[in-house]
Amino acid sequence: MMEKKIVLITGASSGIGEGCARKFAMNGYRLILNGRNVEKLNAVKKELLEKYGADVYLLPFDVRDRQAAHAALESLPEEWKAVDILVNNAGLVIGVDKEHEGNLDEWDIVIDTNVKALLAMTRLVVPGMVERGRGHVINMGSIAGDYAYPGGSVYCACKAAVKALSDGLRIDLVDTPIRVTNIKPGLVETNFSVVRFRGNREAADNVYKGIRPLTGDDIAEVVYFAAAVPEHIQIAEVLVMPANQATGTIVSRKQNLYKDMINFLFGVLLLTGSLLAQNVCVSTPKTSLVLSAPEGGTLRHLYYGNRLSEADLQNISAAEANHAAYPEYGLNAPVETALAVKHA
Ligand code: 8X3
Repeated sequence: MMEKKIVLITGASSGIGEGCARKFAMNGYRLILNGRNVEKLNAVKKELLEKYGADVYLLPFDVRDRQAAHAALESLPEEWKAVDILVNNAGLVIGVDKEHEGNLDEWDIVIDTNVKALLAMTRLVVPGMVERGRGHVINMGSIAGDYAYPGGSVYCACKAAVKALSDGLRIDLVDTPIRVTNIKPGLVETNFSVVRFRGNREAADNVYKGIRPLTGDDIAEVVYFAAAVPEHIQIAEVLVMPANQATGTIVSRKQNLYKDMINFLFGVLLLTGSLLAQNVCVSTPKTSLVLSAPEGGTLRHLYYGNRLSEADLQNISAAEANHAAYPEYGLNAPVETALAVKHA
């Protein structure tokens, strides 16, 4: 009988990491699960044991703490040391600040987690793979690494670094059987956005409004596929998005009828109260529209208050439309930041 493979997953207590743990567990792998939240890790372990009889070893530590990572890996019992697959999944982002306005301490956390911790884990685990002549490193990149987007510059830079680290490692290991994969998810509904919006759940929920986002389990399907294909096949990189997402900023969202009605009534109210409104001049490639929006209004006010169709919105110059489609803000974006507007 083939020996069961060992997969080590960082950030396994929730989201994509938890999804990966579930997928590998149901396929008979032995799991080393890392995370910071011991209680959540225990809950995942319990579920995987009850549902799949999985063999799970918990290795809680903060991936940013290089010494703790080293000590934890050293502490693994002999029968758990030969890691076959390293899923470098732990990652986060805090805030949607502009590059010239954000908090450098928060960005230290973001860079340390997404880049330096991934590198440290690779440095700790891969030499053993090289010695054993087998292994697979699966890094969690992101669509964010392909193109920068508003308010995402540090996170996008980190995920671009994950791509470069994956490509570099693949080059450095080219004369070995070890495979390196970079998975680049688009919109995935996890706790990720709650952390990004510093705990503001409503703002986080808005990211996924009107679209069916992917789940951690969906990404786990792709991670598992990359791991399970025959060993002469190296899935180098996968970009995976919901059906209605095209790029990091272009997403098609469906409105719901009930909400449309409320918004329409809201628009009527806005029009009747137009005395209180400011006039806003929106430039399109062909013409300039003078529209009304209340002081401090949002794109939603502009959109519904002026009966702008989606097509109108799309006609507003490409960069502006990108802003409008930008999922973090959607229709709740303040008029002034959603569109390049001038007060008429
Ligand atoms: C997370 C995906 O779209 O928020 O890596 O950048 S996105």
